[in-house]
Amino acid sequence: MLLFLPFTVFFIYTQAKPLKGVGSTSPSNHCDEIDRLNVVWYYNWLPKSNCTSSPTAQFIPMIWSDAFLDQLPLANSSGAPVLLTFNEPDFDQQSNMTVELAVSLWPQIERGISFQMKISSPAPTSSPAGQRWLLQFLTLCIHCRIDIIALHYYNACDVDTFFAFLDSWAIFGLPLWLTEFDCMKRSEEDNITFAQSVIPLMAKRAPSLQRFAWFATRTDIKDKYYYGCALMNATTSELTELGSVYRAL
Ligand SMILES: *[C@@H]1O[C@H](CO)[C@@H](O)[C@H](O)[C@H]1NC(C)=O
Ligand SMILES: *[C@@H]1O[C@H](CO)[C@@H](O)[C@H](O)[C@H]1NC(C)=O
Ligand SMILES: *[C@@H]1O[C@H](CO)[C@@H](O)[C@H](O)[C@H]1NC(C)=O
Ligand SMILES: *[C@@H]1O[C@H](CO)[C@@H](O)[C@H](O)[C@H]1NC(C)=O
Ligand SMILES: CC(=O)N[C@H]1CO[C@H](CO)[C@@H](O)[C@@H]1O
Repeated sequence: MLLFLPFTVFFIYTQAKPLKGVGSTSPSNHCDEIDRLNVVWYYNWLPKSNCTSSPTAQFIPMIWSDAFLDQLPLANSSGAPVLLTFNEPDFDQQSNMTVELAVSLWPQIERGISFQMKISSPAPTSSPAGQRWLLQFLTLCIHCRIDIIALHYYNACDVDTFFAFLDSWAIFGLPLWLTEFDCMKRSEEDNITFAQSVIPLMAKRAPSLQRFAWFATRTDIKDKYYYGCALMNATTSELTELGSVYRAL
């Protein structure tokens, strides 16, 4: 049977695309690389951009660990809209902080910056221990000002696993910032495939995702984990093939 509909209503709602950024490991005198990647924001794991030039992309400061708390005035004076906090506290090779320590320092962070500046959660690793760390932090820091959940993703380079991970953090109702991700330990080809498969789907499949940043502009050729993830070639200062793909996405 034919069914005639007098009119059809389409609900077309376009989800805002998350803002593309980059974690910059470029030397201070190579900050032009940031703008060459066509990103709108960047960070360098520090409270201050120490670029010798001024990229057009917006700088976002970070208080990497408890040892950086005295640099809160520097981060505040950046005028950035957001402060990133402790980097991979669950990992002893990174900021190596207990949940209790992070919770106890939170009032200092809140007092140290202007009220207009939003505060991200610490960004744990994407291992089960990291996920437990953040869950415990959010549970214990119940009266803390936390405006954004910051995450890293180095699990399977698979579209569904990636979006399931982001979904699992969307339940807190806060915007998500994915501040590090790539296909660690894989070839450049694998990283290209991963970037091309997840980035165009982000707006639709991860509506809570507000910003993302690839790791990283440069990686050490001797680094067997990240050599396939570089957006810039550290020898030639040219975009890698992956960098050209990321630029265009
Ligand atoms: C940039 O900051 C890092 C970390 O504080 C420091 O090691 C480096 O020397 C700085 N570079 C310049 C050019 O200031
Ligand atoms: C990490 O912190 C613990 C104390 O919480 C300390 O015993 C350990 O040595 C630290 N690890 C590293 C690699 O600094
Ligand atoms: C942060 O910076 C703003 C100016 O951008 C200033 O008005 C404010 O007093 C600073 N806050 C703190 C806690 O230093
Ligand atoms: C960087 O460029 C050098 C010289 O052309 C090349 O040998 C090397 O494979 C390149 N590395 C990357 C990561 O693209
Ligand atoms: C070898 C390998 O793991 N390749 C992966 C590269 O990334 C694509 C897309 O995410 C995966 O489908 C491949 O399995």
